[in-house]
Amino acid sequence: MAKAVPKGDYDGIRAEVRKVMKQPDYDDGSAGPVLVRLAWHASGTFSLVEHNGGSNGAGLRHGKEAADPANAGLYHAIEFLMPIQQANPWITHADLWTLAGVEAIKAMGGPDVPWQPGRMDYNDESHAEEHRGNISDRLPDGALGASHLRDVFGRMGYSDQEIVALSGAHTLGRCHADRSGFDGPWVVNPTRFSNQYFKLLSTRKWVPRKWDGPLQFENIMAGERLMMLPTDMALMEDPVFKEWVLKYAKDQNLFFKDFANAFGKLIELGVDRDDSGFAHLVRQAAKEGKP
Ligand code: DDH
Repeated sequence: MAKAVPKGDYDGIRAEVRKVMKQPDYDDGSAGPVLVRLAWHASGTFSLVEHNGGSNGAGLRHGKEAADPANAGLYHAIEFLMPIQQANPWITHADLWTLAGVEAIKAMGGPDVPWQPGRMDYNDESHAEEHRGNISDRLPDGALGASHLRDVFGRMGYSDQEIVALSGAHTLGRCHADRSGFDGPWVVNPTRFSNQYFKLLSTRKWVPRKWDGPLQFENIMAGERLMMLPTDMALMEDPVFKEWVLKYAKDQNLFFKDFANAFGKLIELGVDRDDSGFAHLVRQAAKEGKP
C-alpha cells in the first residue's frame, strides 16, 4: 500500500516511487528500467510538425496506444505505479509516469533530470482519440538503422548528439523475448545508470547471435550474454553518431549532463502549460492552425 502525501508534495511522491522500485521477484530486482521506458514511450510519440503526441494525457493507458506492439510489457510499469496514484488521486498519471522515470534514473545512480508538473490525463479512449491524433508507428524499430533513428528523433526535434545521448538509456534494463522479440541486457549491471553502454558498444566485438529470434548482436562477458540491437550498432556505423559514442564512453560527466538535458526535453514534448501551470490540450492548438 502506498502512502498518501499532501497535495503538491512531489518529493513525497518521489519517495513512494523509490519504494515501488524494489521488486525482488521482477527482472533484475528493480522496476527502475521499465519505469524509465514508460516515461520515454509516453513522450516519444511527439511530432513537431503535427504538434501532437507526447507525455501529456497518459494516453498509453487506453485503446490503440496500449495495444501498440512497441508498448508491449509497459503495463508492468503502469501497474507498479497504480498504488501511488490510487493513494494520491491529486497527481495525474501523466505527471506520475514522467516523475517516476526521472526519479528512477536518479535512484539508479544517474543525473538529476529537470521535471515540472502540470500534465493532464485523457480519461478514456474517446477522450484520447479526440486529442492525440494519429500517433501510430512513431516509436523506433530496433531492427532498422541510422536513417530511421534520424527520422524518428528528428520528428521530435532532436539532433544527432541528442539521439546518441538518449540511446545511453540502454545501460538500463533488458529486452524480453515475449515483449519485443529481442532478448537480454546490454550491460552486466542493468540497474545502475552509467556510461557502460557506450564503453561496451565501442570496445567489445559484437557478432550476430545464432538463434531463432530477430537479428541481434551478442558478446559474452563475465559469463553473461550481453546484447545490442541493430539500432544500437547503427550508432557505431554512422560516423557522426560514432563520434558521440566515443565521447560519452570516455567522459561519463558529459554523458550525464547531455542525457539529463535530452531526457528533460523529452518529457516536456507536447506539454504547453497555460498561466495556471496546467497543460493545454495541444491538439486543439494544432486544429486551430497554430504552430
Ligand atoms: Fe529502448 N528498447 N529503444 N530506449 N529501452 C528496449 C528497452 C529499453 C529501442 C528499443 C528497445 C530508447 C531508445 C530505443 C529503454 C529506454 C530507452 C527494448 C526491449 C527495445 C526493443 C523491450 C522489451 O523487450 O522489454 C530502440 C529501437 C531505440 C532507438 O531506436 C533509439 C530511449 C531513447 C530510451 C530512453 O529511456 C531515453 C529502457 C530503459 C529499456 C529497458 C526496459 C526494461 O523493461 O528493462
